[in-house]
Amino acid sequence: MDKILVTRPSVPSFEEYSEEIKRCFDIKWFTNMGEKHQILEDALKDFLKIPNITLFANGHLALENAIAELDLPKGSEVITTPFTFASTTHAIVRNGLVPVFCDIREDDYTIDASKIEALITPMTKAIVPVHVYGNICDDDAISAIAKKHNLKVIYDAAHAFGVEKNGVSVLLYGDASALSFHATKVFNTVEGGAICYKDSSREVRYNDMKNFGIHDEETVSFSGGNAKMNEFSAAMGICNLRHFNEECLKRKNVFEHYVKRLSDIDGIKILEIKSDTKSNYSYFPVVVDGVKFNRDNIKAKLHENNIESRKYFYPLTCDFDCYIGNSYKGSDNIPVARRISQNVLALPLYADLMLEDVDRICDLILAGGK
Ligand code: T4K
Repeated sequence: MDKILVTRPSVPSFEEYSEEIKRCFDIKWFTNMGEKHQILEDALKDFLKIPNITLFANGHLALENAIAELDLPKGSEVITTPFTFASTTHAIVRNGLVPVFCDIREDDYTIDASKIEALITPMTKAIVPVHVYGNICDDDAISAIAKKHNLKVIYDAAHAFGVEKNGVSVLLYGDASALSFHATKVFNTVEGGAICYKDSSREVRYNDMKNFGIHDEETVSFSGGNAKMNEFSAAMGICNLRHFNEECLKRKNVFEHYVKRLSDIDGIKILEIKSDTKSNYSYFPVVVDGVKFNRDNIKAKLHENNIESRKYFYPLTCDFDCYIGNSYKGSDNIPVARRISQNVLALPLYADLMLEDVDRICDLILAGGK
């Protein structure tokens, strides 16, 4: 039996992609904001119902540049959560800023806004919340705090492609949001990412930032890096966007089958999609109680049966080897994040996952996870 991976990329047919990239070969234009890049930016703006988007080479560089654009003094504190992928904390640190860790909410694992104010000092300049698993942060509370304390807000929206609350894209929250289009994401350009933002005056700077700070042939206004999306990635995005809705529906089917099998099981907590939320069904994390069900035993049992699950997100980023000596503020007061991280397991979820396989996974968990 083939190995079941935790996720698989959604892809167009080889023929569809070949047709899309044919013109790149014909005109020999491969990168530096070519036709495909422009088509994808316009298509994404329409699809996501947002006014501005700037494509990047990957989600990490989108986030790192969105934070860099704020031009905060080095050593400023940025409040964020450690229950996330490495990228979030690294993007803060690589900008010469200091992460301060806030705990997460029990129900959806996003930043607990009621704990943010206690972490604010005169050094605090920004908040970087994460829409983890596509769960929507409490933007009303976060933006009220940001306004009161004059803080910037950059959302790590790597998991939030297509997510809406009450019909409005969550990519409109904060000063900017960074998306990931990595192969493992619900919408992929192989590698890729984007910054989404309301204030169109940011566009020129974002475009210059991803192109060495080059504004025009003779004007280089700052020392930017290279974070441009190439034409082959943009072409993959154009193809994948055509199929996004149907792929999302297939993911929904898989997601709902898990819900059917694993809800109301004592000792297993699953994600609840709120009635005001349009989900993208990006992940299916379960959090077990550590008594009736043990996360590491379940992972091992699945592995023995050729099924890959992942501990997204363990360890917490504040416990990474590269940060452990830094004793960043907040890391000693994140009990919810610590408990969730110890007990969470992301189960396989992708559009073509068979429901029989979901049943097999659930049977293994329910029979042998203790
Ligand atoms: N912020 C957050 C909150 C994020 O989660 C991420 C990325 C970022 C920022 C940064 O965005 P990017 O710079 O990556 O655009 C994976 C992804 O590489 C990473 O994009 C993602 N988050 C993270 C949550 O998951 P790994 O280290 O778990 O990837 P890997 O190689 O172990 O692959 C996971 C599964 O996908 C495996 O079962 C195999 C399967 N797979 C993978 C690839 C690359 C495929 O089937 N095909 C493939 O091409 O990080």
